[in-house]
Amino acid sequence: MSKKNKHTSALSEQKGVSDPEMTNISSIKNIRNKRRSQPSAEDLISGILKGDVTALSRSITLIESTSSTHLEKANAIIKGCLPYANKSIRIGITGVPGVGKSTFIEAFGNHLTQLNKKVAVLAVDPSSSLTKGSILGDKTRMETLVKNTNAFIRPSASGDSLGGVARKTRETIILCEAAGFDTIIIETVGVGQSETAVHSMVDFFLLLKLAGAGDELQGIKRGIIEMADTIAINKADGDNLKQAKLAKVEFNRALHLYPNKDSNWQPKVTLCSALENEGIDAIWELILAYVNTTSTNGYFENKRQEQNKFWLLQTIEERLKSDFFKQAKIKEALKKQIVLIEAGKTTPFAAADYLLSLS
Ligand SMILES: Nc1nc2c(ncn2[C@@H]2O[C@H](COP(=O)(O)OP(=O)(O)OP(=O)(O)O)[C@@H](O)[C@H]2O)c(=O)[nH]1
Ligand SMILES: [Mg+2]
Repeated sequence: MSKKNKHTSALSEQKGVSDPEMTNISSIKNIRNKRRSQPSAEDLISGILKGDVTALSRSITLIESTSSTHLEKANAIIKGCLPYANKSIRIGITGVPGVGKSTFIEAFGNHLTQLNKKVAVLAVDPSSSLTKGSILGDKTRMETLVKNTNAFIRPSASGDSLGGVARKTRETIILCEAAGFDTIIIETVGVGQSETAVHSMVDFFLLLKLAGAGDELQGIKRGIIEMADTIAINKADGDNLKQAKLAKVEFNRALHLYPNKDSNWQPKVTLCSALENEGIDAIWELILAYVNTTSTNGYFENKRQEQNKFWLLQTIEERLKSDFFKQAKIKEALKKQIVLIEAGKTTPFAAADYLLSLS
């Protein structure tokens, strides 16, 4: 802006007068600024394909937005990125709070970038829908990875439901892959349903465990063990090492009681210390061995196809459900039907039939 313009625009601002010429200039500037600050879907796609993390972050924000104008743009970006996705290894990491997930991802991520990998770290956080918090909020445990230019860390999306959060993470995976990230890590805390959601979007599932809690096998849900392709007993260092070794024997024995997996991969038990950077490289070697085995026998590709079908159905289910419940007439009628149920004047089934007939 020239000195004169600056002066007159300051003056007109001060006086509150609207000089038509100035208004014109400033509105043109506003439009320009707006355009600059809101790149088109095409701009964002080309940015992503060049590996620009600002374009990637902005696009993920659009995916996470609940506004319908953003939805259209987000869908266009996903569509544009889809042909360039898929070329990655997707790894799920779970474990109870405090097991060392963040510390592990810091060590593991840095190991991978040293091998010239590009690592994206995402999270599915069941608590985020309630607290709007994030398990990746504690970026302090990932101090060096955060600064690593070959790593991209994105805290988890928040949302109304786990299904919604998981869908956003799935779409985010596509964008990260299109941006050239070849290793995608998805963290989730091992409590609740989120590990099932994460399991259904990754190729390899790593369960982090602690030794020395006594009845190791009692505290874990059978379902999670069944999902794990590898169990890594973390904090296998110092005084804990002996206990960790014992736990390894126990887990190995327990794993043999499970039926063989469709992948033909025998799950492994391994020791690591995320803090001391021990056993991290061995876990990456195991993942490569897994990818090799399952790519050769066709399981790897097949699993991704099955996951796509699952997510198709899941998305339809989510969409139908939310479209149904957000209708004002349904909200109103639902309240009335609940009163009738409480008064014993209708049955849940009759009420459901009635409500469904309204939409
Ligand atoms: N001795 C030892 N301590 C570890 C190791 N890994 C993590 N820790 C410590 O365990 C504590 C928890 O580690 P985090 O990485 O924050 O664990 P987390 O699983 O991400 O925890 P949440 O985010 O709460 O779910 C920290 O004090 C770490 O320093 C390890 O290999 N050995
Ligand atoms: Mg953590």
